Amino acid sequence: MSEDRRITVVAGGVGAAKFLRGLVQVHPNHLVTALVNVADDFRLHGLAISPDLDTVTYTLGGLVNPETGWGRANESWRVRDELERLGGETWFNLGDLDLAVHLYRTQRISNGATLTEITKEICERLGIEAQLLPASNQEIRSQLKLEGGGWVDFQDYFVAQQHSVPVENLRFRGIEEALPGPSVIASLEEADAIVIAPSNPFVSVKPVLEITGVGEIIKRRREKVVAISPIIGGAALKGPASRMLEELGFESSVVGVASLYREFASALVIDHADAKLAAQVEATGLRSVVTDTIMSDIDRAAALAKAVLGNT
Ligand code: FO1
Repeated sequence: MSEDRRITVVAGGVGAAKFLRGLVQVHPNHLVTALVNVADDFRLHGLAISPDLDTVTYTLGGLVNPETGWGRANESWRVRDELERLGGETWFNLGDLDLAVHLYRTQRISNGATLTEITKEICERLGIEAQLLPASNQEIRSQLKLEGGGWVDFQDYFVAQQHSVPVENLRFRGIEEALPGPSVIASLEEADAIVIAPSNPFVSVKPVLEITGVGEIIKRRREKVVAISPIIGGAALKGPASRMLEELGFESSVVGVASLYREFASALVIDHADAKLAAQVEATGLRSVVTDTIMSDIDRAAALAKAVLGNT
């Protein structure tokens, strides 16, 4: 395994951020690129909020709140508390330090800067050497059709409704018109290995794969692609991925994940807890790699990254 390989990671939020933090422990940072989902971005209080980009940025910058996996460590909530007193919208918790990033991003957007440029500026200022690329600079929005209701935006489902209502369908508004962000295609073409992070396959990975040209390249380079299952022992460590698998008609296990990724990846990394399903994963056409996938600390995340690199 050579140390000069370029690694591109298709990334969502918390799971991807933890994996990337492990990866940059064991691989030269400047050779790591993350293609980050933007389909759960939204506007609130007039501010441009990019939760997955911020989660990855804060995690790689050593600034993330270790309890939640998103937002800032040592955060204060003075603005939110005052907003609450005024009767403003506080269902989506924005801390004071986090707000500074949204203010900066929103102002730069109004100056005409792209999300790619702004992300680069923020990373430079926070000392992040890995390359973070928004999957697109155009607006893509995950929307879910909920049981007994209509279509809602992702954060309405995920935060306001605590992902408690069953999902009947999924769409990505704007996906047909969206182009890959600058360097996204090149980073996939030039990567020596591509990793699909342990993120939600429906709302984090799919809206990246469905951007014009992105899924096609990944399929073409399938032999270089390894996916990591976000499902362990039939459950997701965080979020609604396992329920969404079931609700959208897939087996809620690593076998369901394998059936979603079989055209895009040549191997699926699964946890020891799922070793008994390895043969069923292989029956979908993916090689299975069994290892510890629970990233409860940075050393475990680094060990997972090492195992993934060893299988690409
Ligand atoms: N998740 C929550 O469950 N509740 C929140 O109030 C919340 C606020 C928030 C603020 C900034 C940010 O970057 C992320 C935040 N998240 C919150 C997480 C976010 O909804 C999810 O991590 C992603 O969108 C899913 O990948």
